[in-house]
Amino acid sequence: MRLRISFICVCVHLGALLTNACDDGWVTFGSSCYLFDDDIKMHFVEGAHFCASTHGGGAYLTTIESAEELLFLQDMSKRLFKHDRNNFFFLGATDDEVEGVWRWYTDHRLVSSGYQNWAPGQPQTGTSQNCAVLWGPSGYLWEDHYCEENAYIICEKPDIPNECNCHGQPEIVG
Ligand SMILES: [Ca+2]
Ligand SMILES: [Ca+2]
Repeated sequence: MRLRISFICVCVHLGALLTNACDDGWVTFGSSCYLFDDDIKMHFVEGAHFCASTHGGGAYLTTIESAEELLFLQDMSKRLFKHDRNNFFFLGATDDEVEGVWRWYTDHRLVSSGYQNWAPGQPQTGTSQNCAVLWGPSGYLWEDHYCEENAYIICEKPDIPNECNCHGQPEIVG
């Protein structure tokens, strides 16, 4: 399987007219809104399309920019699965284009250029595992995983859409 990633830029200039709030069902942290979907598991591409289209669109599989953001996501994940940590959520990062070179699909940025927190020994499974997940059994650190396997979904979007946001749209080719 190959993922092809095309970019869609959405420019919304609502600025000061908007209050600093997330839609119903979304959780605020920092300058983002997050939707934790623990009802239906999806594979990576389905999850990306789900985030791009749900609740008016504009969201993406979550990116992680800081230790604080990871702690927030870990805390939420642990609360959702208090009694069963054997689950995982897709993150918006893949090394499908070049094995071992992880990029956020939202803007093609190198994961290694910013904050990252892989579980010890991860990523490790080569060309068969090209999508990053928050892995429950490791306390929700990052692991590489099968893009085609179904996982829970965390969508993220800016809480005030007052800039141009370019979000990659992955699709399966070949
Ligand atoms: Ca983020
Ligand atoms: Ca890989």
